Amino acid sequence: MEPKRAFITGITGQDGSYLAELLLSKGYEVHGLIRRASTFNTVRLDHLFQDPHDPDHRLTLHYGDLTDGSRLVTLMDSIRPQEIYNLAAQSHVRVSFDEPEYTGDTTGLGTTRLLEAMRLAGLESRYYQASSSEMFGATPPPQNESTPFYPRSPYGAAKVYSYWMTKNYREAFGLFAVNGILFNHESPRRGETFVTRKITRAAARIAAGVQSELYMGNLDAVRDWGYAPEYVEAMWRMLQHDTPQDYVVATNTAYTVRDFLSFAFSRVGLEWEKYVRFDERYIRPTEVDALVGDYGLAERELGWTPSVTTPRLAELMVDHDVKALEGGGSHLTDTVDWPV
Ligand code: NDP
Ligand code: GDR
Repeated sequence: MEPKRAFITGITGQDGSYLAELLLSKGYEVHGLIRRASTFNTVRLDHLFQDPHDPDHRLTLHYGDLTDGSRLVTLMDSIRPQEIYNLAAQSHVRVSFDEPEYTGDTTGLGTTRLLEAMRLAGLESRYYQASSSEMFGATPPPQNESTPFYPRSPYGAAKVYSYWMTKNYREAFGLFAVNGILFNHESPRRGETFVTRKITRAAARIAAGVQSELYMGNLDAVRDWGYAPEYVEAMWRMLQHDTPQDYVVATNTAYTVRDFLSFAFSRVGLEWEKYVRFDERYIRPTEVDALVGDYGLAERELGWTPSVTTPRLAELMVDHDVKALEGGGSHLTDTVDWPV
């Protein structure tokens, strides 16, 4: 039997790399979209490398960009995937205030370009949209599939647009197109400028004596932090379900950034209060104070439950960063600290 074919945008990111692993382990042929850069940007995927000259290879990367609609049409027409996972985005909330227009172009309009490419190529693929708890923004927790949206950043607003475009294509054209509304999820592959990884990496470096302090913003923000590999499993389950439906994916637990600091620094035997300094650069013009999910629907209909708690997540991320540093560092851990 022919293997199932999947197309992943954002394959070089945290979630894309875990999803590619999951789909390859299930026997899929995986196609990923990568942006041309002057340096290699495939570090999260390198362990999955397959020689394209090998006739049995099942992972193929294609150059392209969510801002380039005609390229997306060409790719959809030639690959003809049964499943499409749209994970690509300018995904940093703070940066979206610096680059609101670009964020709207990729995180918002990029979704429409991909949905249109799929439609123009005459595909009946199942489509997954990486929607976000940031869409709930200022609406108080707990948040579930019926909670009203109130985005608080250009990123959140762009994701709300993508959410509705996905739903509209489902209703207008009868496509199997779904939104996974995922709360924050983290891992050792998390980008270094998101708060959890910034903290775990700093804890490891301070413990090793290669960094002396850590500059941060709002420590009172409340988040629901889960483990990324478990969340990509939920994405896949959404596309295997009988009917297209939007789902919240979360852990239903609430911790502050301060709590996360405490979990991470205590793992290396340090008191975070001695090292953390304030820098207003990390304060957002409008903040999302509290995101805490309710994954009841995903549990009932997809049989999905998370198992890694936030304290355990902090430990496993610190352990990874300590180990990477002991091994002489890696591309993801030994770079200098640009203030971003
Ligand atoms: P990352 O920031 O790690 O990855 C983003 C990916 O998108 C990268 O592969 C990046 O490529 C790619 N990308 C960015 N801009 C473009 C573009 N214009 N064209 C093509 N590709 C582009 O994000 P995550 O893996 O953490 O998240 C995956 C998705 O899920 C994102 O859409 C994010 O907004 C969303 N999300 C994430 C959550 C989380 O907690 N992680 C929670 C809820 C939603 P490159 O490597 O070249 O930069
Ligand atoms: P978030 O994640 O904005 O929730 O978006 P991030 O880790 O950037 O921030 C979480 C909270 O921590 C506070 N904070 C800091 N944040 C960063 N990055 N750096 C700091 O120094 C710092 N100090 C305090 C923030 O103000 C915020 O309240 C993530 C992204 O993955 C999105 O793509 C995704 O959609 C949402 O999660 C769900």
